[in-house]
Amino acid sequence: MSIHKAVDFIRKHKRFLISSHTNMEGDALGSQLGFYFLVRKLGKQAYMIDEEGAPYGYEFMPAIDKIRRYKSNLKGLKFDCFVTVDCSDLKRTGEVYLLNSEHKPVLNIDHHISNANFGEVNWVDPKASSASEMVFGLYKKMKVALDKDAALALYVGIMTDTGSFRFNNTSNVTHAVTGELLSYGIDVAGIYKNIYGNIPYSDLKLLTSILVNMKTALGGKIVWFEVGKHILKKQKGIFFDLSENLLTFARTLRGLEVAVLFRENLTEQGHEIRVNFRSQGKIDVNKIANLFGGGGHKNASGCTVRGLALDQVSRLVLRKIKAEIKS
Ligand SMILES: [Mn+2]
Repeated sequence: MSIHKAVDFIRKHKRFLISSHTNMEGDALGSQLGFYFLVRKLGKQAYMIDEEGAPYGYEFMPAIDKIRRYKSNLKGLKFDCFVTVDCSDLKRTGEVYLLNSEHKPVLNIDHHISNANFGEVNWVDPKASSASEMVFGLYKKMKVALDKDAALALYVGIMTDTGSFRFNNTSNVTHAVTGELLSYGIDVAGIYKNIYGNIPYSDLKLLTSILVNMKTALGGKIVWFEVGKHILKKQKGIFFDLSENLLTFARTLRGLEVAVLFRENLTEQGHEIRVNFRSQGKIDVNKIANLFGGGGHKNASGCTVRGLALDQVSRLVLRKIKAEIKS
């Protein structure tokens, strides 16, 4: 579906409930704040609610204090539509979608190829580098002026989802959009430092302790990490994006095709194994994540497996990856 339907949807509605996926990162945040500023500029009301509230490390972003953490007592909140950004599935909002018990129309803005098209209006563009790049398109289409705050939010989303403009989702459009965002005088070095150069010492020590246990197969074509719950338990809290940092490091290996992180999490429903994939070149990790009920992009995806132990999940998943590389 095209951007026009999204524009019509925004014009038609007055009170927006905006949300994104759990484990929010830069693009979820940037596109959400960017969308929030857009509808506010159009004189509309908007709430931002996310499962875990705003993530650590992004305190420098404008209006981040307006993001509320999900609570079931928010169920009385009045809104006439529900908007998700950077979210491939309604359930990726955690429980936030339950706030829409009256089934108000849903606008789904996303760039994941695995998107489930769960909205009344689905604007899904897998060619876009990020949901933030798509939200930028809304400003243009609706002739809403950007300002420094909106530019900063969208820049953060684009920068993080493109791996600082080096992944193959980086297009000429991405750079043109970024060029315009920079004209608002945002502090690129400061933003980078805030997001990537701000890791607490204890987290960096944790990262190095996991790195020494890196495993490889097929002569280094596959690299993986297994992070059991005991490893994370020792730490009081993890403030940085462990997955992103591990996978970014793995990606630097010569000859690498697929990097995987298996991480055991304890949730209210019991234990689960979160699997994050990154690939370079031809291997489609969206396809592999699909086999385990997940999805994402060709070169970056994830899935969550329940009911199996960490080593069982890694064995199953690695078997699929090996088959894919050999095929
Ligand atoms: Mn994204």
